[in-house]
Amino acid sequence: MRFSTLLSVFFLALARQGLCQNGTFDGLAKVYHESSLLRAQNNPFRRDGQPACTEDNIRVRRSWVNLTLDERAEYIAAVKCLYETPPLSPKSFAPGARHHADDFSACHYNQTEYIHFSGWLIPWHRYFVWSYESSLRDFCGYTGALPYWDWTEQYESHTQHPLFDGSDYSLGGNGEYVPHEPQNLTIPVPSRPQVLFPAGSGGGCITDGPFVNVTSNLGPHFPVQETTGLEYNPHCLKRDFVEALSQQFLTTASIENLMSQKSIGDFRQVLDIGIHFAGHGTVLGGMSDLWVSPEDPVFFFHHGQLDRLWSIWQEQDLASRMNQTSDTQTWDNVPASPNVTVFDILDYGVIGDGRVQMVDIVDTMGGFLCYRYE
Ligand SMILES: [Cu+2]
Repeated sequence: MRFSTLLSVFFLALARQGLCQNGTFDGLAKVYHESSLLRAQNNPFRRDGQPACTEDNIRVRRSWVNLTLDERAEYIAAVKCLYETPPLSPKSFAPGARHHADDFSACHYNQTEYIHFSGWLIPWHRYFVWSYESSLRDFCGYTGALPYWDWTEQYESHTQHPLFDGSDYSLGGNGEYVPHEPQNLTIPVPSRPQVLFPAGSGGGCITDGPFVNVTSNLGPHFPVQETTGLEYNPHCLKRDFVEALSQQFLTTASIENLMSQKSIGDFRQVLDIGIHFAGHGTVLGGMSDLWVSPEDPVFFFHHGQLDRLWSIWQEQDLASRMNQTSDTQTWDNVPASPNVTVFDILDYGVIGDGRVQMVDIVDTMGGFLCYRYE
């Protein structure tokens, strides 16, 4: 290691000590930014004879608001292309799948009871989101990195966020208003957690933006689980915005609370029942379906943001946080299952490499994953 690098590492360590004391999110994000950049500049890691993940080949993920209009248009065109790309799922698995975007819903559907309220929640979604980013590039010619939704930018009224402004450079806005009641739902695990979905201001199909005519073909599966969820059921993209949830949970204060957690188990708990839920709940419609919520492109923006927060949390103390695991391999540990370890295999079916060992994805720059957040 060069002397200048050693010095930088030393100053970063000092910065970390100070910032852990005052802990503002801006401070933590700055530590992440400097530390991850330094690692990209000095990364010796190689896998399977491929070039190391370095500053030159790394994907840099940025907030949607920091993309130019041309960059937003390129991303949107690639996402639309996924809805026109033939599915990979065999008919015997997902008979209703009609395009590659459906594959992501089918894969998520199939794993739902292992990857929520469990120790796999955070790492499983990391590779899932990365695979989506890779599909955009491999199947649809996208040249950028996955953008994320930093909901703190407009938490008081997320409907005003550029992601939802209804323009050609957005994901479209709210669903058409359909009168409906709030729903008090029970997640079907033995601890029976109650989830209150307030009645939002939409409820029907979206009426503007580039995804008005997009059709998804799987689900619904939640809350009514009478259908298998994988049969052919073409439908529009629905949303039902609830601003109260973003106002309460998708704030910088919530993030700072998350960042103050000392173990990955506590981090997972705070993330799962707070901001993870709220990001789905403030959009509702397709995003409220625990099984097939990837049908709404906003899913990948929300999970990009959650993955960013995990990365920032890890980077504050790489030695102890990079490989930390918690909980078990089933939701609420039902049925009872082994404790999660970094040697667990995560299952994605036809998505990406199909089966991935967790140890290969805990570091976003440590293996075949090669990205960081700006
Ligand atoms: Cu999920």
